Amino acid sequence: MLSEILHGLMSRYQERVPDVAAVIDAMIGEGIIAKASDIENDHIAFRTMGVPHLGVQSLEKIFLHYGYTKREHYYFAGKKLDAWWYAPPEPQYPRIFISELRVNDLSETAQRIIHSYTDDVKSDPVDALNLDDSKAVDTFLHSGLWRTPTLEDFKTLAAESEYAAWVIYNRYYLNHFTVSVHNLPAGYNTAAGFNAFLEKHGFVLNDAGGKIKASPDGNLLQSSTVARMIEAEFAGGETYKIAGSYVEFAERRVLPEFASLPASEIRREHRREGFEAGNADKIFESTYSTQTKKSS
Ligand code: OOG
Ligand code: NI
Repeated sequence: MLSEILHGLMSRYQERVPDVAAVIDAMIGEGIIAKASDIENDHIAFRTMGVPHLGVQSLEKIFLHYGYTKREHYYFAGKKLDAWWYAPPEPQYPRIFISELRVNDLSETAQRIIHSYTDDVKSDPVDALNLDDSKAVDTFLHSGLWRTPTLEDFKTLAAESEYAAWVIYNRYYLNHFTVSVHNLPAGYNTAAGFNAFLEKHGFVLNDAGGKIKASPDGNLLQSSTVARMIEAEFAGGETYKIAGSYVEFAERRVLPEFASLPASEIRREHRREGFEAGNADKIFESTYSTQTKKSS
């Protein structure tokens, strides 16, 4: 059931983000993996609006129902965001990272625009779902929630919060999936080695805070592609290029207390867990115009 929901998310994401298939094809072409399903998905991420009936407290119910456990909270003062990560019920499933815009911290104008859309939602839509019905959950995760925004509203929001603009248009579209690099063959099993491979194949990396974002303990290293621009259709049929989704790469190093374990015995629980606010703060910018101007 959980695997059906994850599969649905991944197939729509892959259709919309050409870099996903391009990264997979390059990995197969170079003999790093034999087939797409050999990739270990470190985590997937969603963005939400912090308003009544929506946001993390609503969306998380789906994943809690499927056995995920809520873990640490992260706060991003500059971007006005909160986020949490969720540990999967079994190690073959990806972790989940869900962030939420602190709508009340925005200007009156931005709040008014956001509410003009989200106020259409009069009760928590997840409460109306039969969560055991994975088809219904899949449909929900790819449905609009609120009406298509106008281009004018999108631009006004983007001037204040690029995150707000991204969510008002994209809703719960999967924001990224993440290739775990540490179990790949030598040469590709580090963030630095994998980035060299990506750049050789022409992928443009997010360089906010440097191409490799490292946690202070040095054990969680992350990088990501810059989201490509997609032609979006707004209310009234106007079209405009906006940031789509991106692909992330993560290296989780073995914790010092397990350093003497032979490589064949290393499992997920021996590696650095969780996320890192300083890394995440820069990864968010993979859809921000400071980065996307390099890809378009
Ligand atoms: C999420 C950015 C943070 C991570 O792994 O720390 C993140 C987003 O862009 O919505 O993915
Ligand atoms: Ni991520």
